[in-house]
Amino acid sequence: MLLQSSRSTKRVAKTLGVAASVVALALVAAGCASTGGGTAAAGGSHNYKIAFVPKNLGNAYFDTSDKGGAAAIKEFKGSYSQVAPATAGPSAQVSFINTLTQQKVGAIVLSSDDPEANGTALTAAMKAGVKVVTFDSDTDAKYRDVFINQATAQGIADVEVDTITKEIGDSGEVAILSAAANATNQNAWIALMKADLAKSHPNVKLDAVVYGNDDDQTSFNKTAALLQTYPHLKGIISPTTVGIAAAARYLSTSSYKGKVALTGLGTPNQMRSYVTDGTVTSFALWNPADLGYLASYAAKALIDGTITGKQGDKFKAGKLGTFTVGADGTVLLGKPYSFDASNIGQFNF
Ligand code: RAM
Repeated sequence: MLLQSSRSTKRVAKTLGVAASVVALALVAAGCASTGGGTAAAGGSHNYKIAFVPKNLGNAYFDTSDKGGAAAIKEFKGSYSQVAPATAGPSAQVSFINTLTQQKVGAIVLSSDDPEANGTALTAAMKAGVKVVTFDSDTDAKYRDVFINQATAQGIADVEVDTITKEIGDSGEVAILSAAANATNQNAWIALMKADLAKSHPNVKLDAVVYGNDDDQTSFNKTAALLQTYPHLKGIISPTTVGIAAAARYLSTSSYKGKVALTGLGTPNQMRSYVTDGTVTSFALWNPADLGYLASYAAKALIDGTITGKQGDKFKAGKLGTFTVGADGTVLLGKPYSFDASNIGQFNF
């Protein structure tokens, strides 16, 4: 259902590919790393100092999303920075948010480690005039102005359940290797995956949900433990780019390669060799660079006062066009996209 026709595959490939290369070029030109861009003054009277706070540092997915954000900020002559904890944990982002509020940034763009734990810090930020955009992983809606959602939670759950059940013949034991236990996004997807499995796949049993904390080694070890604990396991779903890459690395050199199916959410660059060597058949994602790019333009629209985050608000997001704020202050980027051997060569992120 979510696999595209070859014509639309080419269209999406073109969009994703072009977007990635534009971002790469923009970054080379800007010399962006953890900080860069212009100054608040360069944005005229508007405070376009925009700080990205990913779940944690060292994750290729956030490197790409935040570079997309930096490219957008450069277009409207603002100032980009990125700060985050080394390790994802429920309260790990609080001190970073508090510091950004003290520094009087114009907006914080946050992928939240937890739906509640950042609430007090974000409320104080908003009270001090800082606009709050969540992207990728939301907080409770009262703690932010808008949430930039990569795809609907149902769409993401569907593609993962459809893929794994197809690969295991719709029967047998599966497990989920997730990110951090409190992650808002993974938990929403997992709840919907559980419901779908229970309702539409009576012969598939979910043995366990385990957490690799978006840490490569922890995810690798949890994969090994799953396979040992559940000797009849036929499939693993890992709805995290860190988890799926670590699980694929484990499977690829084990006797389970090609026998235990693995799908989930991954970046094409991290998953390419595992698709080529037959460890993984298909996985999904969206364009993280576009997600960050859209989040930056939402931050700008909030700073400009063009939008407040109410349903029906419209804003322009550069090369991506015009977006409308939906229910609960949510802006939708698009649909998840499936990668396999037939199309993975067309993507570079
Ligand atoms: C990891 C993070 C991120 C999630 C992706 C799919 O990089 O957990 O929040 O959206 O995976």
